[in-house]
Amino acid sequence: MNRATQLKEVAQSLGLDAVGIAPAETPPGADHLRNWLSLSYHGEMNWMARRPEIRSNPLHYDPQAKTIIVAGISSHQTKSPTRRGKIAAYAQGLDYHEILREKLGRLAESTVVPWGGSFRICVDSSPLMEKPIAAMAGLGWQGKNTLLINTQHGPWLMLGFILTDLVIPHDKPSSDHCGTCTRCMDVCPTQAFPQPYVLDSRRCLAYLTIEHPGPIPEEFRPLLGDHLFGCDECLDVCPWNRHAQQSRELRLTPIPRADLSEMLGWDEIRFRREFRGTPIFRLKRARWLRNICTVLGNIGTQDDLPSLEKASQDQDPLVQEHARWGKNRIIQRLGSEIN
Ligand code: B12
Repeated sequence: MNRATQLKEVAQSLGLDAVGIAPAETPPGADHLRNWLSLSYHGEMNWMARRPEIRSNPLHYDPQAKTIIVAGISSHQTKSPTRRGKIAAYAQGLDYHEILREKLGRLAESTVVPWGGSFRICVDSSPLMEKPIAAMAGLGWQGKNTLLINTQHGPWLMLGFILTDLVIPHDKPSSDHCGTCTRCMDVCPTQAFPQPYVLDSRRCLAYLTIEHPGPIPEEFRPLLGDHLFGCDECLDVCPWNRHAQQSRELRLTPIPRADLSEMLGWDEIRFRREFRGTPIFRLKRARWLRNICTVLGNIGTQDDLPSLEKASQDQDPLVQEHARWGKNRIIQRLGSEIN
């Protein structure tokens, strides 16, 4: 059995949903990064603009690398962990970074290491263009929503990488199967796609609810709707979901959460206890409460007014201001229905 086949067998036994192999070279399309940055589509993610030459060429990051092993686990979920408000599927359970790191470590230890190679694991935070590399490894293609779409798992694969100095036969890149479909672009609540295959992060609800550091710009607050953390609108409508199954990774199973008004009363200690080990932990309390206040403004009722009133006295000015906005918006929306 050749090394590529052996590697894929081990990957499957570890519960990885997809695996592919690419040469360690600049992926096609990587040159779009500079243009994207020059249009400021990265918003305040200044770390994206740092050393773009490293990000576009994996050899700048790891000069020894000859091969990139790409793996994905599905984050697709069919149940919501909250009664009100939406959390993106990938963040409903435990942190996928740790899960992928662990699986990739075991994959490398039982293949690359016995074959005499060295390796480096990258999940999300390394300066690599993960989607174009995954496309080069044959895991799928970058769709009009810019995500990697896989024929079996749709746009739900979370990606992880092993860079190694071994030469392993690589897979063929996938071709684009979006056709004339524009569902992902049409459904976007903020029209964040200036053109197919390009995302302006500054308008994307995933950016505004997760990465954006300060107050959410007022024009976007009503458009946030009930999105508490991230946004799956452009994933949910993809026709390539037709074969997508619920994720089989138990650690990604949605963790039931308290109601929004209750969470609004949580202090730092309670926030940490609740969210440690999940992607929401990285958001920190102030941004989480900022998002809750905005969502309550959009979907809350008279019953939520006392908790918003209390949050308007919070020690954090970001929370205070969003709580006032949420309260005023409920009053505006419900008008004479309030007694
Ligand atoms: C920055 C970032 C974000 C930003 C920007 C997203 C983006 N589309 O770039 C924000 C915060 C908005 C974000 C949101 C989300 N993210 Co994110 N994010 C990243 C990160 C760290 C870097 C992505 C990047 O390099 N962007 C820069 C731009 C240039 O890249 P790009 O869109 O791929 O650019 C291509 C196209 O735009 C095109 N292009 C550009 N200009 C032009 C011009 C023309 C004419 C044409 C034709 C094409 C074209 O070519 C480029 C190269 O192929 C990656 C991890 C990593 N290290 O790669 C995760 C990653 C992309 N995110 C991921 C996820 C899951 C999400 C969310 C689904 C989370 C959620 N549910 O809320 C959303 C999805 C929003 C969306 N539709 O993209 C996954 C995606 C997995 C997958 N199957 O694709 C990744 C890979 C993390 C991971 N390890 O799994 N994310």
